[in-house]
Amino acid sequence: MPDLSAVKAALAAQRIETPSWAYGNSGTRFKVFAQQGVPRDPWEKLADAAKVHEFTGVAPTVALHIPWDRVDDYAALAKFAQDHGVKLGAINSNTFQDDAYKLGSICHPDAAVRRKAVDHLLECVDIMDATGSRDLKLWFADGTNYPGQDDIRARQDRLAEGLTEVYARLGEGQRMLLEYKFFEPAFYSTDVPDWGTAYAHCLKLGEKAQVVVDTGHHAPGTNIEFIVATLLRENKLGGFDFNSRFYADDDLMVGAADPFQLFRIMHEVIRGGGLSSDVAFMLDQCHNIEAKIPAIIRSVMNVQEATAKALLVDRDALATAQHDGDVLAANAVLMDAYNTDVRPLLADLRQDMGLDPDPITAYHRSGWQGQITAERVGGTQAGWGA
Ligand code: LRH
Ligand code: MN
Ligand code: MN
Repeated sequence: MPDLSAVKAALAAQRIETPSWAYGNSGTRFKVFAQQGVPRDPWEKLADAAKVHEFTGVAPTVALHIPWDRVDDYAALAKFAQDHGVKLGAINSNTFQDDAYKLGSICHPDAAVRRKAVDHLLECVDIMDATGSRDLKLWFADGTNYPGQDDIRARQDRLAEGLTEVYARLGEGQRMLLEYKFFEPAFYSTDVPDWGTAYAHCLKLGEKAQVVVDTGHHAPGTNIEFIVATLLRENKLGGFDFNSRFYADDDLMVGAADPFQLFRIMHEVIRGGGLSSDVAFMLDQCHNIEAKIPAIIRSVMNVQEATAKALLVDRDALATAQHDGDVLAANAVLMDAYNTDVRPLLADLRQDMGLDPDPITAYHRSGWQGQITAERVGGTQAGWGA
């Protein structure tokens, strides 16, 4: 059986990054539901993120999305974060909101639009320099809606050219994380639709280019843990955008739709040494009907629970059963770990860390929600359309 103190130490060392855009109002293409007390600017998003870290102890960094989180002075924003006990994390680029990007950004047929997109990505690296962020997270909405609309092969050449220019701009210790998504907003072809395409570009670019797996970006039924195992084996897994989905890119709380899948993913992460490597565990969710901060705390806890269960897998027993070809025993080892109630273990860990064992109740008791509801009037829409 795994050593419980080692399991606890691994859980205490895990870091989960929360996304600035999950703190503001969001919705679907049909309606954005406004909530009381949501942040009106990046500073207030950071203040809320600091609360998630205060009650979970494992969420010390916050991802930004540019231009949603554009400010005049990024060093001041970084300092503000630090004063609140958190740091700025990945810088997410945005090459999908401008009218100019109707036919794509760095894959666009017009060189002037490609220039605008690459300039934005270079600006994001400037921001990383000011904030001390390690990762530039790239997701391209580029693609086509109709067969024949553009030359899909030429678009790959343009993509490679743009990425090469941005890669050359990365400084020491900085990385580029390339995110894939199988469709949406493009419906016929997408320029970075899958891990294979992302991997091929990252491999050519070099060590600082890594693939990011957004759990909501696959066709239904895709074996995501296989992708994770493969990328880790190739040293090309840069991180995760965690969320959960029932149908497409639903962006719901991670671990809500399919906790078993999250466990299987974390099992491969641990098997591949990913927990102690440079794999970034980021949340990317846009929950829109439930309260913002408690939902993010819930997501952090869900990742912790899946990780704890994966750490409890009896690896020796599993290896023996696999070696013996004992299908049922091997499967039982995994299921035993998955079916373990790890909540007491995590409650215990939180107490060891000087935290309340129940972060959501502790948050509600803290009075923060009442304070921000009274102080903040007229919250902005975070994310889409902002
Ligand atoms: C695209 C995506 C990408 C964006 C975020 C807001 O669907 O997952 O990571 O940056 O949503
Ligand atoms: Mn994402
Ligand atoms: Mn997405």
